[in-house]
Amino acid sequence: MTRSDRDILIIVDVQNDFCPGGALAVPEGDQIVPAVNRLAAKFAHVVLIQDWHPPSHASFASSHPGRQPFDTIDLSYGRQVLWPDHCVQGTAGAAFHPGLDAPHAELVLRKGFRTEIDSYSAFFENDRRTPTGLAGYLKERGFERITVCGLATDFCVFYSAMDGHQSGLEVTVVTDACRGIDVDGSLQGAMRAMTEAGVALLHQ
Ligand code: VGL
Ligand code: ZN
Repeated sequence: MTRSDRDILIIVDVQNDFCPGGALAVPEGDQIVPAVNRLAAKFAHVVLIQDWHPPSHASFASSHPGRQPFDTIDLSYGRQVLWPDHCVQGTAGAAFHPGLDAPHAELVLRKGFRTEIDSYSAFFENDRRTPTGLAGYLKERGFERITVCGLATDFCVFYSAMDGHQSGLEVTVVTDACRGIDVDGSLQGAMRAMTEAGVALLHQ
């Protein structure tokens, strides 16, 4: 861990709806908060990512009559898991966990705000083409290495890490500062794919 100006910590979706009691609770999601805070204290540069959906978002099962949460459907851009309504813009569920302590975060990047496209990755929406602008921001600021933590290991952390790697950044995921949802083996698949791609997995 480092305070270098080439390194930035990316804290993914540490929001109430992904914590126990929330709409799309990740098991033990809130338990990462102390580890995330310790990491944040070690980085001079931090970005917060915030899942931020309009009501009736295409990723919500409730937007597709007859479908249930965790069903998979084909949307215009490909396969999409359907989720319970979560992280609706401006709601308490979309707010960061109250224990998250990273006041020095320099950027809050919101994603998933287009009604028709979900966005797991902090870099590209789920059509895999629409950029969020994060790659350009990091490049312009001169960051070369990203450390990723947060929720959920097998969705937003995974896609962010893989896209960061694909964008030419050196990527480390701090596994004990992450928790997964694990739909149909997605957690094991994500861990294996990150290892094979050359994403460093660090257990503090
Ligand atoms: C996430 C599912 C839907 C995540 C966000 O943060 O991993 N997962 N929206
Ligand atoms: Zn979402």
